[in-house]
Amino acid sequence: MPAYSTDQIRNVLIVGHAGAGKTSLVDAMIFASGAKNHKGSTADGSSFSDFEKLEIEHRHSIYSSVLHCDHKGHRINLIDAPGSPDLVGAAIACLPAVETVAVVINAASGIEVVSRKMMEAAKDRNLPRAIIVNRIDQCSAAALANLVEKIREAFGAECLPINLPFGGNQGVVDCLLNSDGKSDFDTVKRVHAQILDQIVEMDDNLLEKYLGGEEPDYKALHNPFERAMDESHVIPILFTDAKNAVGIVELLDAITMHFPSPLEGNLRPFLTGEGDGDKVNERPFDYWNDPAKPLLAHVFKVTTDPFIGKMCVFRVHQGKLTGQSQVYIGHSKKSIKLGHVFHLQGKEHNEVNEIVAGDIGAVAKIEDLHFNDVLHDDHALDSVHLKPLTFPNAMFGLAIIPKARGDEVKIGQHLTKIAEEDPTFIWHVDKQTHELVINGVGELHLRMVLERLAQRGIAVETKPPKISYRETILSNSEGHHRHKKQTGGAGQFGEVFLRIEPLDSQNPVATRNGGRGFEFVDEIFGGTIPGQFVPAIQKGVHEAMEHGVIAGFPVQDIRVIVYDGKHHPVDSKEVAFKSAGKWAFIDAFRKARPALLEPIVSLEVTAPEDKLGVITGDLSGKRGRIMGTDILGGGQAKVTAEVPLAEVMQYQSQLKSVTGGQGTFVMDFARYEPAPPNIASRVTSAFKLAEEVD
Ligand SMILES: Nc1nc2c(ncn2[C@@H]2O[C@H](COP(=O)(O)OP(=O)(O)OP(=O)(O)O)[C@@H](O)[C@H]2O)c(=O)[nH]1
Ligand SMILES: [Mg+2]
Repeated sequence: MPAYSTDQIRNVLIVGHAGAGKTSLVDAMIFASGAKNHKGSTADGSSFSDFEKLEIEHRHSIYSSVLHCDHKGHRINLIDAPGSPDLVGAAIACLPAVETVAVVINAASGIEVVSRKMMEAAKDRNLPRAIIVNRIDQCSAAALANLVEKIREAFGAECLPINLPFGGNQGVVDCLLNSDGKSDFDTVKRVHAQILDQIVEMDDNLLEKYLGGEEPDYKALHNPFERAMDESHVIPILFTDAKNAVGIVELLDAITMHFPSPLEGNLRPFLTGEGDGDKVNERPFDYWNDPAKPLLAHVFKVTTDPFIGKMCVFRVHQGKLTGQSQVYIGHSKKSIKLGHVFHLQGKEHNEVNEIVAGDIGAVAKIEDLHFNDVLHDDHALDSVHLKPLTFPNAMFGLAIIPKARGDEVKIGQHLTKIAEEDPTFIWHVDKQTHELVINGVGELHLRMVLERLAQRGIAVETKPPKISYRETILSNSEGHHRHKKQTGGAGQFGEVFLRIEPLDSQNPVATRNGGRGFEFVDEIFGGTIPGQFVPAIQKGVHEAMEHGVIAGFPVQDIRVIVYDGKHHPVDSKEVAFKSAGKWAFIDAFRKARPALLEPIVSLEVTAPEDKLGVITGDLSGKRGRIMGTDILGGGQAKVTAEVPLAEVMQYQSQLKSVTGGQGTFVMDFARYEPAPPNIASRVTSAFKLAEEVD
């Protein structure tokens, strides 16, 4: 039996912009709690949390890591996430594992884009939040007072300090337990009254007594405080200096005293049912974390340990998990035994007998277990799954070419593994260009992937991948082809007449085909072409559409109507009609005002307000349409725009040069649009169909 029960657990995800000091905070908490008897530091590679080779080299977190410590009779699980905008997927993936998201803000640089994004992401998942203002040693009292105002402006008046620095950032004073005392800015008295006013509102009894002049027992305020956090009625602000261990014990105290336990917190968005769209029986579960109920655990992280191989890290939401448990993965009817279950402490994994409801654990070498899987031991839970998380899109692409011949297979194996661990990474071999293309959130993200390959001894060259254009038509036309071959014995004969028409991409058929819009209509009367050959014609049309006609890119948004033809009682064969269909389509396509479509992306750029002008100017010069600008508060502004992907393939470095490195962006596919004539002619002029005569 573990030394703690579910109500004594606190799960906290530590997020925020890169360099805010998240990892330093976690290291400091681990040391302060006595979980380790020496200090860990990112500065010399001794961090308990940033232990991967790449993290030590870059002095940044790249993967999330799970650690724990015990404080005043409570078990605190801490998940330290990376803060680079490119790596935010690793933070989002961990949201389902915790009750509370603590957003760390760098006191010296203010509210940055990842902190803002994670405040929103946590709110979207209905997760209680806290704000930790770190690096206070690098900030004056006046600047800290100003930052608190900016935080409240950006995230609401519910953001309230629960402690304040004193003695010139030498310590912090708890403003809930103390009704008076010294502080560097504001006054303990005022802040004490402010936070009390807010939390007594959660409990009518308490409120009545409080209004009657009775002071509550501050130590007994866990329930109303926790509920205030659940309802975003309070977002506590705490101050720390991770470097000099200021405010660390007070942070551990606040986590244990005020933050929700797994029995509290908000309901998890677990759903039941099948399919997509309108699920009739979709409903969140109404009870969690009961150890007496059937097991329900969710895998939020997959990683590879150099010694034991694949590890899946899970959060138990209900019931308990032991190494001996017979469990099922989602719909699987085959039960598995996990063998051994572990608690994680950074790179260390310590075998334990069981992982209780509300706790976080790991299991090794279960190849069938994947990211986002649900483990359970009751078939009633077969279809339980988590409401999908919203990850940033893998919009940034690179084509990679192995330096050593024959490395393709090895590269494929490694990329598959990386994609399994990282929900924001994908790779494929492009059918049109035959390039091996990797896609990620940004340049840094993919650089980390390439460095991981390099660590395995695989060197590659990279180049921007070719843009995936599409082809379509702008007017109706007719096409015809007669396929006739007479070589010695049996001949081949098939003749096809067809019409083609542009298909609106908003058409429901187009949408059903994943936006690739295609409709095939059979209008053949009187058996001019026997029914058995129609599928062959469609196959031929498909083949032509896949390979493109004017530039070698797939054709979309088109209706093909086959209305006449001829056959021969002996020589007509499928192969003949396939060829006739293909060439009749090509004939029609060429006469139907063919057009090249280019991908348009939507861009959301965040930067200091004074950079708005250069950003919008630069985007307009890139054929972009500015859709809006927003002042975000805290001196930051946001520009939204739609731009052709071809113009922003290198946007990371372009934005860096126009903003002096102060801007960040997210990019998402919007739609295909006809490319302007100069671009279309450049792309199409280089293209010739492989076999003009069949
Ligand atoms: N002066 C000072 N430096 C700090 C403090 N906290 C962290 N640092 C330093 O800030 C740098 C970044 O700290 P990390 O803990 O790696 O930051 P992080 O938020 O984990 O960054 P990512 O992992 O990249 O998201 C390191 O050089 C730390 O030593 C602090 O409170 N005061
Ligand atoms: Mg870090």
